[in-house]
Amino acid sequence: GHGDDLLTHIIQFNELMMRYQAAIKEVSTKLEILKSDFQMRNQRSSIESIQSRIKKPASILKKLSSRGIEANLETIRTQLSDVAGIRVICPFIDDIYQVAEQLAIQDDIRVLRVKDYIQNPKPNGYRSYHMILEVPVFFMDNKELMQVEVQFRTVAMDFWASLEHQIKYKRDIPDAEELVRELKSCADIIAETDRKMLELRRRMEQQKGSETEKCPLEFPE
Ligand code: 0O2
Repeated sequence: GHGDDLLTHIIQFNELMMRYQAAIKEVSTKLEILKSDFQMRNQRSSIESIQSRIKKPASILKKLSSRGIEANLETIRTQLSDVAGIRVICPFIDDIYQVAEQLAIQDDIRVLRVKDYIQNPKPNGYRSYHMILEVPVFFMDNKELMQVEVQFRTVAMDFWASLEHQIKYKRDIPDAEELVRELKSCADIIAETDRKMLELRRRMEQQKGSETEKCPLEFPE
């Protein structure tokens, strides 16, 4: 009957979500390993934090219906690339490109799409580096290629995006246009701060480098 049908669909949907969760685990582990390796070599961290989420059923339905697509297991898999989402928060802009590259070149990872909102920020000021990946996941009876969206951001970019996301939910207030302009202005200031911080770190690293050259006797062969 109809009840059995619904139950079957729910079970299949949950199964698909479990597969996305497994894909998140695979990619998160890769990122954790890159983080440890970098930390060991450089005595600083290239990743501040790694967050992940599975898109909620309501958000899945909303996104598909907004595009006029019927929601079923097939369309979820083929039309949505962000059911499995990972957010990587890095201290500096160059960390983003380095970690993203080290993930992208792994031989079981396929990069399907990249959206560089750092080089090309959205009109509202949103900045982030988005990568859609395909990763193989091994289950009891098969291997499946699962899509994962990885968003790379600096701490500063994440700060702006989180607050902008919160403010966006209260859009009906009268001075919305002013708000959009001010948010954009904050984004510009934050972008400038990111560039400045990177420059400062590089300057410090250069100084450290020249100091060790100056006194080689401290490290005898
Ligand atoms: P949530 O709640 O994060 O899941 P696409 O079909 O992929 O080409 P899409 O989905 O618009 O089109 O892709 P895009 O532009 O790469 O954005 C996907 C995600 O980036 C969003 O997910 C947000 O997480 C984030 N994002 C994009 N633009 C903004 C922005 O202006 N402000 C903030 N705060 N986040 C943004 P979802 O599905 O919208 O939501």
